[in-house]
Order: sequence, then structure tokens, then C-alpha cells
Amino acid sequence: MSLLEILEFPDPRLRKKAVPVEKVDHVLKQTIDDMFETMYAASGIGLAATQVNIQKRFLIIDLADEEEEDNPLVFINPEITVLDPEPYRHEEGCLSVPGYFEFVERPSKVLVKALNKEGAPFEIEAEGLLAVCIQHEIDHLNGKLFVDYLSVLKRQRIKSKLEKEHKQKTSA
Ligand code: GNR
Ligand code: NI
Repeated sequence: MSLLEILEFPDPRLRKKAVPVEKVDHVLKQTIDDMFETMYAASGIGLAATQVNIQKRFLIIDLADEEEEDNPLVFINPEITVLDPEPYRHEEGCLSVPGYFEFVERPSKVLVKALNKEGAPFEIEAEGLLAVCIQHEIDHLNGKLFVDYLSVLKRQRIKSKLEKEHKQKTSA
């Protein structure tokens, strides 16, 4: 297993639209294992392939906190439909936008159809944090970030601050 590099806003590679996975094979499974290792190391609850510079449609989620057993979820070629459009407001963060947390409104209930790690189809209805997280991750696959839901001013401030941090890192 190995840790993967997580791209950070405003990296243009985060804006690419991912293409469907054609085959669920051992190479994909290896990548998924690396993504779980990377996500746990960063204390995240979700990670989309786009964030580790793989432009394919799959994502992982594990909402379990430190006291609980791991509950790893894998979604390959996910398709989402809204079951309840009633806005649900939740404070979001993103491993690709480190250090920033802002409230975002999304549909409160969704149905997701996907393939699991074995390539078998499944579907789940999601509400609460799981619904938030799935929508956040599918946005990544479409080149979208949670900062896109904020005001231009807020997004610009986050962008400038992160660019400044990135410059300091590369010149150190
Ligand atoms: O770790 C994460 N926490 C989080 C909190 C609220 C809403 C969404 C998320 S996802 C984020 C990990 C991440 O960046 N996934 O793309
Ligand atoms: Ni994210």
C-alpha cells in the first residue's frame, strides 16, 4: 500500500470531468486500497479519485469516527437521483481545500446506484451526513468543489490564501 498525493484547490486538475470505469480489476482494487490508506491518514471521511489525480468515476467513504469500527464504502460509476430536494445545511470541509469549513445546502435525501469493489451493482438511499458526503464526492468526479457553492468573494479569499501557502511550501 502507498499514500497518494491529494491535489489542492485551485489545481486545474481538480476541474477535470472523470470518465466511467470500464473494468473492475485488481489494479483498480489496489488503487482503492491506497485511497483508503490516504484518506485515513488524512482523517477524511470521503475521497474521490479526482483528488488523487485519477480521472475515473469512483469514490470511497467511511463515516466511522475514531472510536468505531471502520465502515469502508466503495462507489464505482455512481449514479445519483434526488429523492427529497428539501435543502439540508451542513458544514463541509475538503481534503483538497485544507483548513476551510463552510455551510453548504444540498438535497436532503438521494438514491445512489453504483458498483461495489467486486463490480456488483448495489443501491442505497442516503440521508444526513452520508447524503452530504456522497454528493460532495460525486461533485469531485464532475470537477466541482464545495467552494463553488460559496460567494465569489469567499471563494476568492480561500483561493488566494491557499495559493500563498503553496508558494511558501515550494520556496522552502
Ligand atoms: O473529510 C471530509 N469531511 C467532510 C465533511 C463534511 C462534508 C464533506 C466532507 S468530505 C471530506 C473529505 C473530502 O474532501 N472528500 O472529497
Ligand atoms: Ni472533497
